[in-house]
Amino acid sequence: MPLDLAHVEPSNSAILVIDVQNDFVSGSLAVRDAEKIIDTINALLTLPFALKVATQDYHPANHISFARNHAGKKEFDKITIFPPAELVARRMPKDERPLEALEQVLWPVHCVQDTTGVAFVDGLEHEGLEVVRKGCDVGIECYSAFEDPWGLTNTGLKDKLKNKEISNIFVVGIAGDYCVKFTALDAKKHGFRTFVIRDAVKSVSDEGTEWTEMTKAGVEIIDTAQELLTS
Ligand code: VGL
Ligand code: ZN
Repeated sequence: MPLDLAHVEPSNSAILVIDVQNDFVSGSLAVRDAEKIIDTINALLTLPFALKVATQDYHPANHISFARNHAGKKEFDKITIFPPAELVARRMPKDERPLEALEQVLWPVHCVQDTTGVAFVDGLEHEGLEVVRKGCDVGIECYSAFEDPWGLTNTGLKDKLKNKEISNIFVVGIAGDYCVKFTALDAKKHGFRTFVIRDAVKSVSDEGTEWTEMTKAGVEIIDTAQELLTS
């Protein structure tokens, strides 16, 4: 099916720049070739999007996703995590998302609050962008820029987008198979037309399964050569 961009304009769209932070580019969880997308992202940021957001993975030092915080576990091991009871207790009655146990990858320590690893990469033109932070709660992993996987905490991003009457979302950044993917899937689920700009994304794994997963969910995969994005 050819791409129909008739009603898509930068002026009714937002760009979400996901986690272009030191630790993901040159630090403890460096994603291969991530530095190669920075110029591309800067070029996209010159377009007149109605809202431009940059996210930061923003963990406390004792975060549940760090291997170091689990005795006997190594980096990239997997554990099972459960929704924190104190947050479940505060859940809205109307919220019916299933509270199932989830598999959690254990990462090297990364993006710790108030460290250089958490800062935006020097070359990123992030001035004037709205900053959204995620993964701030000790007991919850939050790959999506919208909310944690159980919907127990949210970042306020959805309200920001609704307030600006955004219809379309363009997602770029790191990592394609984690935060970019989960952000795009949530954006689609919340009713936004959602594009991921493939040549402005780098992933942890080379397998590429994230692209079929996102496509299946109705996320549209494009690249910067798309007419809307050249000018
Ligand atoms: C991310 C792994 C751990 C990401 C964040 O930004 O994709 N990946 N935390
Ligand atoms: Zn993280």
